[in-house]
Amino acid sequence: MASCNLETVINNLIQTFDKYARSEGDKGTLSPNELCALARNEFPSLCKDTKSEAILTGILGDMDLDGDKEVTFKEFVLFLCFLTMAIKEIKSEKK
Ligand SMILES: [Ca+2]
Ligand SMILES: [Ca+2]
Repeated sequence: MASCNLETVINNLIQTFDKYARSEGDKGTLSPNELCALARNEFPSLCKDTKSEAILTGILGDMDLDGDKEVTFKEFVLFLCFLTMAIKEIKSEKK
């Protein structure tokens, strides 16, 4: 786990976004299809837990901030901030 510092996490975020964003249409943004693929593959444990899935679905609906049906990198990063806060909340509830 030596390489798992925050710098690596940020680089992974950028690479993960690019990987899904380039599969169809605009290579710099996520379409709803690309977003679904990303959520399913990158949040496997969240998608298993019903309560977390409800939260994830709710946030996914709010993810496209300007409503143009495409998720930009900025919208993606803001979403991850909200998601991180939601997960932190779930974790503290479980204690
Ligand atoms: Ca795309
Ligand atoms: Ca958008």
